[in-house]
Amino acid sequence: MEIIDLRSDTVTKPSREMREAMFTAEVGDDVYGEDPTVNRLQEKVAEILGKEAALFVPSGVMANQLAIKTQTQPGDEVIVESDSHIFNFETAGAAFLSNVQLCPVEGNNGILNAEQVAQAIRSKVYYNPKTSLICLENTHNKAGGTIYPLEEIQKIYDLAQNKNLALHLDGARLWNASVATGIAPIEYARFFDTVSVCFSKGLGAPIGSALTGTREKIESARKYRKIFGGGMRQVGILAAGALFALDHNIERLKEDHDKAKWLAKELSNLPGMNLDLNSVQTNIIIFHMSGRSESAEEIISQLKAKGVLISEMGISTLRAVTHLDVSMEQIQKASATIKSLLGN
Ligand code: TLP
Repeated sequence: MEIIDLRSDTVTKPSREMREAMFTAEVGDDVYGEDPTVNRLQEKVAEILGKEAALFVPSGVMANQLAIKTQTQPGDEVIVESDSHIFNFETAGAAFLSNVQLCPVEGNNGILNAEQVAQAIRSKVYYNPKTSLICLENTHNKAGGTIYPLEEIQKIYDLAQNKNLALHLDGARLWNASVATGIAPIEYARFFDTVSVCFSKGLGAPIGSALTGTREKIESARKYRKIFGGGMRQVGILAAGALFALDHNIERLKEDHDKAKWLAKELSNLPGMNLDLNSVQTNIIIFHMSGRSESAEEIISQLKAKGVLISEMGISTLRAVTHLDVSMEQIQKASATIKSLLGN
């Protein structure tokens, strides 16, 4: 049976060309800073995002957690959106690794406005936690791949400057936001002290993320990366996959966005379907089913039995994600399968 895997854009397998680039990569010991391919990737990512430096790390979680570790002190508070990846899917890493408290604020489709952020900033009374960092997510995963409006980011940046707070962007899918809007990554990144990006989501690399920022912050992150067990050796092999992804797989994200919009529209008319087509701005479709006897989990397993994989994103929330390993034909097949199962 053909399996159409729409659980995440992380499920892609490296193409032959990407594997060849990885196979032939020049390598060295990166703990000594001597891996030429890692160094090339870090310079390239820093340049794309207009930052002084970048650090190659194994995962998006590590990049986010390093951003928190380097920009907070134990006992501080970090403002996040309540559906953010940092709050929901990083196993309480901020508490565990940085001894900070997260202050979740509910946004609109994952987007916080500056007034909401301003209200969450603690006054400077000694018994209050000290707000020290604000984290935004663009695109916003659990809200359905929604894009942060640049004007809102600018307002939050002005506020952060005014209050002397650091601003971090979880840009795991910043590439998708950029391709969908035509706004270059550097235009988003300039408002943030640190930006994390991933090569292993829609870009098709098997592993890898980066944290970018000032040289000073990235040097501090390098030390914590080592403490967190992320000091890697001849990882030019992996960096080569990431470089290949940056060179070949960004522009094509538009195809994933078109496929997601097509599929969302097809599914939106199903009975009991709660799917906000306005939230489908990139490659992620988030939906809920009401009035059905099966739970989200049961829907997932029934679809699986018919060869279509989707994922659960919290209680009763379902997610389908398009990516470079699913063709339009497969999206059409998946649509027919989902309709035949949930159409009555
Ligand atoms: N997201 C994964 C799951 O963890 C939910 C996915 O399948 O979408 N920031 C954002 C916005 C993310 O979506 C993810 C991964 C991460 C960070 C973490 O990246 P990794 O998995 O590389 O640690």
